[in-house]
Amino acid sequence: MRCAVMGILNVTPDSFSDGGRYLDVGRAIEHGRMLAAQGADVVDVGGESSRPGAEPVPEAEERRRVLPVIEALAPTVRVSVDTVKPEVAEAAIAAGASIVNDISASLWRVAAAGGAGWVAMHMRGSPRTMQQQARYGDVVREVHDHVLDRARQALDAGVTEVWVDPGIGFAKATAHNLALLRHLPELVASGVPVLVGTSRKSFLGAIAPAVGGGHAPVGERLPASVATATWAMVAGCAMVRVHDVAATVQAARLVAGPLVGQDHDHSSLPPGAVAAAGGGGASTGGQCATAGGAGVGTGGVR
Ligand code: HH2
Repeated sequence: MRCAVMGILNVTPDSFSDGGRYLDVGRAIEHGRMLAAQGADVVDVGGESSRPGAEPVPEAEERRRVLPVIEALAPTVRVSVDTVKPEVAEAAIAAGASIVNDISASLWRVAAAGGAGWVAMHMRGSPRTMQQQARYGDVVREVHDHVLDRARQALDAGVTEVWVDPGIGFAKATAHNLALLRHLPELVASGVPVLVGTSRKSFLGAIAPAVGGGHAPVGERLPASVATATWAMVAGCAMVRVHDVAATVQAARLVAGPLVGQDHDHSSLPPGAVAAAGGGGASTGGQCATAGGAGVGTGGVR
């Protein structure tokens, strides 16, 4: 089975790459449907930007942005909600979201109560202040320990689908992001399904400069985004979070099929079925999301 692809849908005025494009509910729903048609296994709906320096959004406004979009999309594609607010997560689950994508790694009780999956992402502080806290002794060990510790707490609290995410770009300098990408196989080896999001992030503009030199602007980061997503797939990650779904699905199909010697295409997972078995991927050449959802709760985190 190919690596699952989570399509990004930011219902915000200020997201770093698509801010303002899908603030209108109708346009957001249309874009979410397009991401699903392109092969997204999950559409990740967010109503608050988490770019460095972003200001928090009042709860009522965040609900107003995301709930109608989730309600419209959830009958036809699996939906996650990208939020750090427990009340928004609860309301999103009631509206049809089945994963809480939690960059604060603190909402596992909400996920447990609502019977939803949960993503534990690594960050320090809040988006407003996080880049001042990008100081580590051993970034790989500290980030892995943090997310696996949270995953263990969530599993103990009864969450049956837990994901971990190293939080690329969150309280991290470029060297930290690169170290975490380089060491993904160790996180995969924990047995907990790993999600990674590099899509269009600023560090890619620095390490893969624009033609003619200089920091590549956000619109010129597609090749680096697909390259790093593919890197994550080969490392055994179970899901990648991206803006450019069609290109990433193409890469995922290659990694899952022809490049590992299989002669047939592995189509996308059906809505509701993305729960990857952990482990295995890195050592078997990047077969990421294994069907059946047996992995969570049985992996190395316990
Ligand atoms: N990155 C962003 C937001 N949510 N969630 C997970 N699990 N992993 C990530 O790497 C991640 C995330 C930031 O990207 P984006 O949503 O495009 O931008 P913004 O926060 O400005 O809306």
